[in-house]
Amino acid sequence: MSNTATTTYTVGGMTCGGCAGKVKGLVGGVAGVTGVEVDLPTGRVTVTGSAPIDDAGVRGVVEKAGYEIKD
Ligand SMILES: [Cu+2]
Repeated sequence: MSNTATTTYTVGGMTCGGCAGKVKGLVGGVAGVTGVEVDLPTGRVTVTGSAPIDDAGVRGVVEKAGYEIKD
């Protein structure tokens, strides 16, 4: 039960610290996620949590908030 995984996404549409904080909060609320790092200049969002990461859940909350997952 201690298996953890890290997945990195590139998120488009984040233009300021508010966006970054919003994405961080939303992704952090996905079941199993224990850590979220957002790099605003590159749009890189690194998600850590219990394996497997809920990929559909992460994509869902990000896209629902109006941002675009590029990969
Ligand atoms: Cu913003």
